[in-house]
Amino acid sequence: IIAESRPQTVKVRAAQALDAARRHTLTLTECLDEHELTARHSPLVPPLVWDMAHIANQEEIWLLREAGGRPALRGELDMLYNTVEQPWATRAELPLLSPDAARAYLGQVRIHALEVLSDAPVTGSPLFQDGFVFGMVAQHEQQHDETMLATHQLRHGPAVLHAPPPGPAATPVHRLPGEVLVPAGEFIMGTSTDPWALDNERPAHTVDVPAFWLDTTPVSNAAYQEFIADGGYAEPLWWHPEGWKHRQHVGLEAPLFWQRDGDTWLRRRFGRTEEVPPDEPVVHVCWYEADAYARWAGRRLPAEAEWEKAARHDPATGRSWRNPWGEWEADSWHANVGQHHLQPAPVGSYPIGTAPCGAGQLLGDVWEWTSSDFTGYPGFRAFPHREHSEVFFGPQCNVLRGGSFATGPTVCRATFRNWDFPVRRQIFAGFRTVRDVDGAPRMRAA
Ligand code: AVJ
Ligand code: FE
Repeated sequence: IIAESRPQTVKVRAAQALDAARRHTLTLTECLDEHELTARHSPLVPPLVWDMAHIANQEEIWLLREAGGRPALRGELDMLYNTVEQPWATRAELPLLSPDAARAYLGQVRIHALEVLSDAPVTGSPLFQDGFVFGMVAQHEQQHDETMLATHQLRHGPAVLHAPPPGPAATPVHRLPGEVLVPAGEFIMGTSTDPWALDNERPAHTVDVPAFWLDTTPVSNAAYQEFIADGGYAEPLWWHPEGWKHRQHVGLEAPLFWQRDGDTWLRRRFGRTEEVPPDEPVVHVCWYEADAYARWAGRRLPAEAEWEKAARHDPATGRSWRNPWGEWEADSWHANVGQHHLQPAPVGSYPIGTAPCGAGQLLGDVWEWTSSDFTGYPGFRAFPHREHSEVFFGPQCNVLRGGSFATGPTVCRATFRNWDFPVRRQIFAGFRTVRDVDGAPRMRAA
C-alpha cells in the first residue's frame, strides 16, 4: 500500500510494479522458441505471443495515449489484441505479430511509458490519482503473467521453467484445528481508499455476516482424494444439476492434469510427472467439483462476503485490513505469491500470514472458488471503462478470491476479485469450505 503519496514514492512504486510484471513476461517467453510461442497449446487459451502483444497494446492505449496524450504508435493493432473483439478460440488464426516483433513492441512501449510516468501528475484526475493508471497497467500485465503460466501448464513437452519447491509446512496440518469460527456481525467489505483497487472492489460498504465455521486451510489433495475414493464423482446427489450434466458430458473423474497409476494418483506439472502430494491444496478443479466436494463433506462453499470477512476483518478494531496480516503488500514471508514457487505450498505453511480469525493461506497458493456470482457492489461505478469488469457481471461467472502462487504481488490482496465460468479448470483454482453455526448444513439451491 502507498503509505505516503509523495509523487516520487508513487512513481517509484509504479515503476517497480511495471518492472516486476515485465520480468515475468520475459521469463515466461524467453524459454520457448518461435514455434512454441505461436502454437495453440490448448483450445482453451491463446498462443503466448498473443498475450505478449496484447500486454504491449494495452500499455500503449492506457499509458501512452490515455495518460500521456500521445499519438497512437501502433493503432492498427488495437482490433487484433482487443479481448472483447477477439474470441479466444480464433486468436491463433489471426495475423499476429511474430514473437520478435511482439518483444520489440513491448520494449518500445515501455520506454515511452516510463517517460510518461516521469512527467505524470499523481493527483488531479481519477486516472492519475496516486498513480492509479500505472498500477492498473502493472496489474493487467501481472494477471496475464498468470494466464501465461497457465498456458505453460497446458503445454506438452519437457520442462522449461524451474523454481525451488516451497518447503515443508511450518505447522504440521494435524496440529491445526480443522476449522475456525467467524462470529456473527458486520464488517467492511471492499475499499474506497486503496489507491490501486480496481472498480469492482469499490466502494467500501458494510455487510452483516451470520456466524460460520471456516476451513483453517484450503482443501488438500489428501482430503480431495477421499472424495474421489468415496465415489464422489459418481454420486449425482453431491452435484449441482448443471455440474452433474457437465461431469457426465466431459467425463470428469479427477482434477485436471491428474492421472491414475494403479493405486496412486500422478499429476503432470510444468513438464514433469510426479505423485500427487497429499498435503498441498488441491488445484485445477472447477467450481462444480468444488461445490460437489463441499456437499459430500456436509458443507458448502463460502459466499464472497464470508471469505472477505475471514480474510480482512479485525475484531479488535472493527477495521478491515487490506490483507489477512495487515496493510503490507503480499511478500514471500506472508504468502506463496508471485511465481517464486511453481506450485502451492503445503497446508499449514505461512503462519505469519494467518488472519485474525485463525485461518491461514487465504492469500496465495490457490485461488478459492466462492458461491457468489460476480456482480457490482452497492454504489459500483465502472472505471475507467465498462469493459474492465461490468460487462462480466451476471450469473454466468463465480467469484474467486485470494490469488495463487502464480499471482503477482501487486494484484494479490484481500479485496481483489477474480471471476470465471464454473466449468473452468486450467486456472490455478482450489477452494475451502464453510458450514453454518446453527442447524444443518445449507444446500445450494438447485
Ligand atoms: C480478472 C483474470 C478474469 O483474465 O480475463 C486480463 C483479467 N482482464 N485482461 C481475465 C484481465 C483483461 C481477467 N480476469
Ligand atoms: Fe488483458
